[in-house]
Amino acid sequence: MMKLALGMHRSRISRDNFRFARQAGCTHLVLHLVERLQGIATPQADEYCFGLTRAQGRVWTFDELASVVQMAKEEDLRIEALENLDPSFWSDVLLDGPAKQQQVEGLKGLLRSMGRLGIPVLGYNFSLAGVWGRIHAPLARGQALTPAFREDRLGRQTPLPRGMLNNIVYDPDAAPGPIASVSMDELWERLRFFLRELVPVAEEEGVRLAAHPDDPPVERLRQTPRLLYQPECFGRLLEMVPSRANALEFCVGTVQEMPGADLYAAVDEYSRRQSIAYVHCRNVIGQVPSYREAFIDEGDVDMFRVLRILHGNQFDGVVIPDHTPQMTCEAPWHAGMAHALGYLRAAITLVERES
Ligand SMILES: [Mn+2]
Repeated sequence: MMKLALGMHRSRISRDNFRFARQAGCTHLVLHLVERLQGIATPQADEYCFGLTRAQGRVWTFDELASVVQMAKEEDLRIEALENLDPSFWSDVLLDGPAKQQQVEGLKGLLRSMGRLGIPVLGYNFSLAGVWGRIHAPLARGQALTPAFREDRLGRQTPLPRGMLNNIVYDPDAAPGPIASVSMDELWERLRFFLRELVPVAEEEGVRLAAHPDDPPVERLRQTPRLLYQPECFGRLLEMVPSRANALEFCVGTVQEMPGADLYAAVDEYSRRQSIAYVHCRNVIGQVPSYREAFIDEGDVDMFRVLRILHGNQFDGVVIPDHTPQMTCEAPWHAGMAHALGYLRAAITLVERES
């Protein structure tokens, strides 16, 4: 039986927002703990940058995770996943730098904490440039503010500067200039190192590593290669280190953005293989090179068809709304999420009744 969850950033973690999730029918939560300071000038930041990280390599501790797990429990919710790693936790894993072994040990510690606390999934995005190049504009229904990508209007892509990964600055004092160039095969080897080190620990702890595809799903961005930009790339990742602990954070919106991709075939293949840890349900209009995110009930994705396939393949993880356009009112995020959660709650109920 699939479950409904709400994803939220650290800045939104509060008892009230947990209650909001429960009231909207969620039984689970997905938390983004990366703490990004915005509005601080750094040499690397540009108009698309998500901010400066505060963690400075200090991996989330058992105690801080335990307090959030406890608060969730008090509100009758469970934490299903942590989503996204702070770039300062694993910069040298992504860059094949001298501290990669030390950093990977830190990530093993995180997996052990998660195992002890019963948090079953760690979502990650093995990406150098990350989510870059999107604009936010009133392009969704009713002029709702939404992210959009126009590759043709990006102009010259600035190379990824040192001190920045996943579109977040982690070292504002890094020497100026771009990161060392890397081939796609070399980047796959770095992913192989990450998986070989972490998958056995994840298995021991009953935690699944779940890879999010590259968003935007283009082969190269900011002069760096990307790994998961077509559905068949998921297969390469899964076959690298076959294990239940090596899984996918299946982003419906991102897969729909992949030019020529068959979203429904991909949902079917990877859910049949039991490789989907959890699902981002987000709608979109258009594909690379030009698309905009949409409300869940419009756009190119037939969300009922996606949920039917998942249900048919006995998917029992969580689905979350991913992001939504912001609704014009006093609580734009909450309203957008309530709309998406209500739609998903109804759709899941209907799909379950049909069968
Ligand atoms: Mn997503």
